[in-house]
Amino acid sequence: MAPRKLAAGNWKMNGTLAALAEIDRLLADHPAPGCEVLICPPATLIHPMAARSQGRIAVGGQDCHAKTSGAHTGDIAAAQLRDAGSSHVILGHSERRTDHAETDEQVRAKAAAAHEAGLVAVICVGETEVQRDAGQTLDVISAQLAGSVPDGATAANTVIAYEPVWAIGTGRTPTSDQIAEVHALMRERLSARLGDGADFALLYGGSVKPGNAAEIFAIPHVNGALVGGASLKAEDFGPIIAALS
Ligand code: G2H
Repeated sequence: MAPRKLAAGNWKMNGTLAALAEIDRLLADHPAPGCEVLICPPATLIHPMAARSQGRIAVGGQDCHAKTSGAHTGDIAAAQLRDAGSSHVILGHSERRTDHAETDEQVRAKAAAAHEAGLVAVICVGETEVQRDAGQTLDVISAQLAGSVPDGATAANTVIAYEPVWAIGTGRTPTSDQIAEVHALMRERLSARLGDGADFALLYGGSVKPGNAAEIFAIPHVNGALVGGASLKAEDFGPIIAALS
């Protein structure tokens, strides 16, 4: 099985109900994309987005709790995301790792909870600029994969996104060789540990735009993108979807 191609949008903490008009524009311009399209809006928009898109795009959360229910004010369980219309959930994004001190162990527990609820976990890994400059990138990615991906991960229930922290929202992107090196490592590590590593969808994320998408999608082992700022407007996300299709 070849890895699926996935164009994933991460709206982060952006958008109110009015932003759903972008979904209408996106679907009007790209009625039959040649790749899977996922948008992960703020939790408040999951249900209305799922209702509005009528299954034509997948909708996901940006985080979930590792437990199924209980006294966890402000948190959302994986089953609740699914109940609201999600099929995916982003986990371990560097903004969560930084802003909420999330550890690999916590990300792994959340991913296991997502799998249990029937969600696809989009697990993010990535090095900081200091780590890259110190030549630690491959060690950091290996450790994050080993720590954050649960044993039950398969190509069907897990997607991995390589997002160098220094490339997120900065307009800077790694060279094609740098992306290729990390993606080849991820493929090898997943194969060695889980067996079906060749089938996992591996995304690149960090300042993906219409102008650099085609070049990024031509890199070996890149099966799509996790897109932040450029997923907010149909005029930007549409050409990225077209480049992957
Ligand atoms: C990386 C990415 C989306 P952006 O966080 O996950 O954001 O495309 O804005 O760099």
